[in-house]
Amino acid sequence: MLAVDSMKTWRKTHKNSELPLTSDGSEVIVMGWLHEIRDLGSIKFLILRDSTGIAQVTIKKDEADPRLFEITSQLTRESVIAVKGVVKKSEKSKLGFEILPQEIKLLNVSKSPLPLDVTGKVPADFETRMNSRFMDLRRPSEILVFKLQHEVLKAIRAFLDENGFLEVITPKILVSATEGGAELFKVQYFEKTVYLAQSPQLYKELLTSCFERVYEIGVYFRAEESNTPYHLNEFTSVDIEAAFMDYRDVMRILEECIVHVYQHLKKKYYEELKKIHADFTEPSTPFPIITYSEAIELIRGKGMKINWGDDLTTPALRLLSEEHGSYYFIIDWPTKTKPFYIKPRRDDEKVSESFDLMWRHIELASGGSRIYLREELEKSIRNKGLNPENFQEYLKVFDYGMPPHAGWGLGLSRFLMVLTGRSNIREVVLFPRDRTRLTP
Ligand code: AMO
Repeated sequence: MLAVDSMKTWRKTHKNSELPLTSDGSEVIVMGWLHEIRDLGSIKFLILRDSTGIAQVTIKKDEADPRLFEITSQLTRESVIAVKGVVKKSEKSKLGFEILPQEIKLLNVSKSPLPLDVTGKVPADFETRMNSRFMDLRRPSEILVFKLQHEVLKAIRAFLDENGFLEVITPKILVSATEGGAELFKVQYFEKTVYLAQSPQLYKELLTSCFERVYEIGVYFRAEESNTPYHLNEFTSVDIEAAFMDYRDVMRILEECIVHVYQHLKKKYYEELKKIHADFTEPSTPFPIITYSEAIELIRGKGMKINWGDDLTTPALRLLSEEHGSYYFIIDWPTKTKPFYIKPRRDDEKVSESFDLMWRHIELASGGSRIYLREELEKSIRNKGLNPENFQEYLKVFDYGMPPHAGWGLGLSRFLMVLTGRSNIREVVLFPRDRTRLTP
């Protein structure tokens, strides 16, 4: 059994991704996980992985210190090691270089067998991946997903900042529902029952009366019972709200924001993205727009029975997506299908100034113009069977100069699914929470 050593004065001098740019003969210290060991008898290759990529450490029996050769035969995969050595450019290595080690330290031992194969050579089923998520997240393909998420967040923030939006943080412990009564998680809060926020809706709206344009990237909670590839009980959404805009204005902001994200990712991760997602194509603007009524006609035309006023189910949306292969908006939804804060159209109160942004059959975002007159808002709350008394703090603002405003909420992980070509939302969330999964 090999003894574990400490780093002592050793410090990691290079990330693996920096090694190809390092000149031949440079002395380096690299640290990471033992991804793979390839033993050819007289020559051993240690594949060392860190969060940026892999490096090959080559140990030749007749050239290397015999102690090194001995140490490496005892190492287990996923053990943490530090290697001091010299970079040698090498045509033979796939990476174009190798490290010839002078010293190797074992910093921590990994047990074997591993709960799943990080190299991906032995595929793991979905449940195994989720149960051993820490190990699944060491796989380079999964690391890439969350590096992309990081870039998506950076791009969204840069875009909204450029467009005059202020980033805000609103409470997640609430005394009333924001999206209607269903799907609320109740929480015991001292002697009261309170709710976990389903969205920042009411706060982002009232903040338009202070800052005009705000956005929040936050975590929200919904007690959805459905078990689908698109729903989680804890999810992140990007929300904007803007004074002096209507739904058409914020739809334009949304499509520009989406395109900005594509352009940003293309600049930084094009090669990697093409490898994991052959279908990665920047959409062109403006995105196609169809009205809800046109969507109903189209779905009926494809032989499905559906009434005007019904919500669009996944099978109905799949039919619709036969016509729309990428991003498109469905606008002007029946007022009764939308939450109380959505503004009905002046010319036809049955229809609202609302939209969903779709990608094929997946709803990525929804939004609309909001009711900003207090009387109208109270009426709408009542029409939905809710009690205006429960919304007093929110309604108060509407007495003191609430501007016309509009906004949207974009499901971050659903967007990431589309960008990475993944088919289950759980794959693009570090530690997903659904009805049955609360660990890890
Ligand atoms: P909505 O309820 O449509 O609208 O939510 C906005 C977007 O958030 C994502 N989303 C979810 N993602 C994963 N799991 C869930 N359970 C889940 N629920 C919603 C979807 C959805 O399009 N306040 C309004 C937005 C607005 O009008 O500004 C709202 O919450 O991608």
